[in-house]
Amino acid sequence: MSGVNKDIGKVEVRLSWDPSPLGAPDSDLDLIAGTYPADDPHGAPAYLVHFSRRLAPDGTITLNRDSKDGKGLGSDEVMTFEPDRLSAEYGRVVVGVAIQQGGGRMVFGDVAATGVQVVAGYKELSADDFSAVADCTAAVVGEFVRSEAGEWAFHPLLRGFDTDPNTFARTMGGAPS
Ligand SMILES: [Ca+2]
Repeated sequence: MSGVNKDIGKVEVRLSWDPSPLGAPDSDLDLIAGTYPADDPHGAPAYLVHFSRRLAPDGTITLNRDSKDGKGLGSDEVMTFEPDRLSAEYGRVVVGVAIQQGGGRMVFGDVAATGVQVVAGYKELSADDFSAVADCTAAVVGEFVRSEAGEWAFHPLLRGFDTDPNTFARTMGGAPS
């Protein structure tokens, strides 16, 4: 899915995957959101939201559901985001997914039934299955950008990374090289 969606209101990001086969290391995928300063939108994140910090300092982003293994029905990780509540000092929010590497190297292609969906109300802004980044350990799935007029827009994208989750979280907002 491509294109830019404006006037997006409250957003939900949903991540799902199937558990590893019996005897294999658990597959632990993590939704990560990073918020960036308006005057340095591709620099270091002002803050991150993920499994170990599930609420943004300003309350605009919440990780509502967290999974370490993909077990259970429905979405395994769910994050909500309210762009219109963000302070004017922030101009960009990046959403990514990283795979924990504690049980040995694991890439998207090793994980069954991966899927990520970004929705605003009943409108789907993007959906992807990570097949285009099957050899990667992490990926950016989209970014929210505030225009000079103050309007937020969502840009779906899929950009693969080959790093551990901590490095990914620090670098996922950088400009593509
Ligand atoms: Ca997780």
